[in-house]
Amino acid sequence: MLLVVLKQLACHKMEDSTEDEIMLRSGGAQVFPNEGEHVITAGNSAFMEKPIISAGDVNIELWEEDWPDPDDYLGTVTVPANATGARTGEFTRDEAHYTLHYTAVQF
Ligand SMILES: [Ca+2]
Ligand SMILES: [Ca+2]
Repeated sequence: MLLVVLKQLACHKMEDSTEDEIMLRSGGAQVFPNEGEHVITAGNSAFMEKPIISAGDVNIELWEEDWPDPDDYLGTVTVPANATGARTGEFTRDEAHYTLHYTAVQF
């Protein structure tokens, strides 16, 4: 089994012009923040301690809330089922750029 712990989401380049309202989703459920959206700007990070347990690959999507327009999909980071250690993944759609920092443990 795979234990993924999401640690940090660093914003290098926003999707919106003034601030982004972001959400991480996995398996159809929101995993960060617990509810609503997290407001973030370029050069800053969101810190978290969010465990996800899986028997296979874990796909983590980054979304940016807009209203009344549809939310923007900023990409998916796939954690392989055999991943171990401290790792990073990039979200780069819609000209945004975020880095997700996480750890992976096999058990
Ligand atoms: Ca947007
Ligand atoms: Ca927005």
